[in-house]
Amino acid sequence: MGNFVAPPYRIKMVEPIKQTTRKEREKYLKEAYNNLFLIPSEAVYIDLLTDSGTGAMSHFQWAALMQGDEAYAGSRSFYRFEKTVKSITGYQYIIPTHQGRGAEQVVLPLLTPRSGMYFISNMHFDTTRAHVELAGARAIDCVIDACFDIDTYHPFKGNMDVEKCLAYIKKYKADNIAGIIMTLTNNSAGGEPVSMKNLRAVSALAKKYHIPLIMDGARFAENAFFIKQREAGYEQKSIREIAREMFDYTDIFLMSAKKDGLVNIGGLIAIKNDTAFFQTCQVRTVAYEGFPTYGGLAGRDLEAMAVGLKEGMNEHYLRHRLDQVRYLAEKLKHAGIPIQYPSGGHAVFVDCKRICPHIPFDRFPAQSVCNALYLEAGVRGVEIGSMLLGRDPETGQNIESPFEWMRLAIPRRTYTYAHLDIVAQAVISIYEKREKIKGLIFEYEPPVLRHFTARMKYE
Ligand code: P61
Repeated sequence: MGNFVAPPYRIKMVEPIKQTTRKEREKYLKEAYNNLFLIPSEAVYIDLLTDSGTGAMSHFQWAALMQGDEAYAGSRSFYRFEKTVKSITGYQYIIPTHQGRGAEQVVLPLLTPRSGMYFISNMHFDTTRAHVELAGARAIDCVIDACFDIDTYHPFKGNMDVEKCLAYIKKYKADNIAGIIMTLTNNSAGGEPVSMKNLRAVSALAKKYHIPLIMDGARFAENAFFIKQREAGYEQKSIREIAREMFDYTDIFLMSAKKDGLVNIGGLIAIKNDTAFFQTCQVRTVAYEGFPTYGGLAGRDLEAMAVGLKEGMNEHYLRHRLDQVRYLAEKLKHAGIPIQYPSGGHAVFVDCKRICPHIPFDRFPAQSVCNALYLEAGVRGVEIGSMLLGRDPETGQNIESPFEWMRLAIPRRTYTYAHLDIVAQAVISIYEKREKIKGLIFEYEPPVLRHFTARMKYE
């Protein structure tokens, strides 16, 4: 069988990609002000910037696209989509959005009626944190300490530290906690899963203090698969059953369907049973996303999403998906490269603090390693560290991230194990000359989500 899981699909259509020379890459990077977000994708050989919207759709999804009903209101595609999401979540109210942050911009301000409020999360992903702050609230992360010990195995490094969460509720008073957000899987911690036991405990806490519990569930199916593999009592349950139990514990589900929904664009809001809250969400959706039966999407997108959400829970698919991540992670770990271990669901997270101890956090070590990897082999990763975290809204100082990750996200059903071998070789090669990597400073720094458009230069 070899040392990897056999892919449960064959390739029906191909998209050519090309390698460039080092000289060409140097030119591209310079023209992009040393920011990989500003590089044309044609200059990238293997693109591991994100697993968001970059996967391959199945022929069932392409066929579904043709059935899109493009009616402005009440389209058939909406009802099909709604039925699917209801059947997965058991929730009563469903609103499509153009992507995950569309759902965030509708829901989070509605949960924040006044200033001085807080959201507590196992870890806010960056767009969620941005929307929390735009709504005038503060974002607090309470992931378990085991997450910071990257070398030691823990089956659920994405878990919330329930004691810490409770201490914050007591400190700031329950009335001031706008919501608890469980990010599944925990993206910023390494795509690490959250156990059912942890979700159950957080749910009990949220109920006790009457705080809404929100699932930021872009990767809920990957999380469910980890529960099946690693949590006692779930071995024989289907992904659908496990996911359903997860949804039973939360009140509101926000999803970027560009991940486990297996689509190139799309997102959703699902609300368990709060009719009044659903109505206010509908009103805000009209203003910011579109009429609530299309939410900024075409009818055909809703069709593709309805199919993708089901495919994303298929166990053959998930086993191979998670194995691709494991395969790359093990190659790197074997070569002595510090990574979050065990690997999570969608990406390998390389610890650049350890690779470049000579670069301080406000010279962005992970950004520098990402650039070095691009120059080496045309492989594009992404920084998840102090660059992305930005500045403290009160003090204006750069916030030091607990992690300086180079994230190598693996798009779904897109690259082969051979591509991953090339990535591994390139990472090993830059690791061998890591002392030569230099830090970066800003030439231009945008005020919010600065990493997308910043211009950087070498010191
Ligand atoms: C990603 F470089 N994630 O991981 P939207 N929640 C969670 C996400 O992971 C997430 C969103 C909400 C991305 C895309 C991305 O700086 C970056 O559909 C757990 O992207 O709006 C997105 O969903 C938002 C990549 C986001 C980035 C921000 O790659």
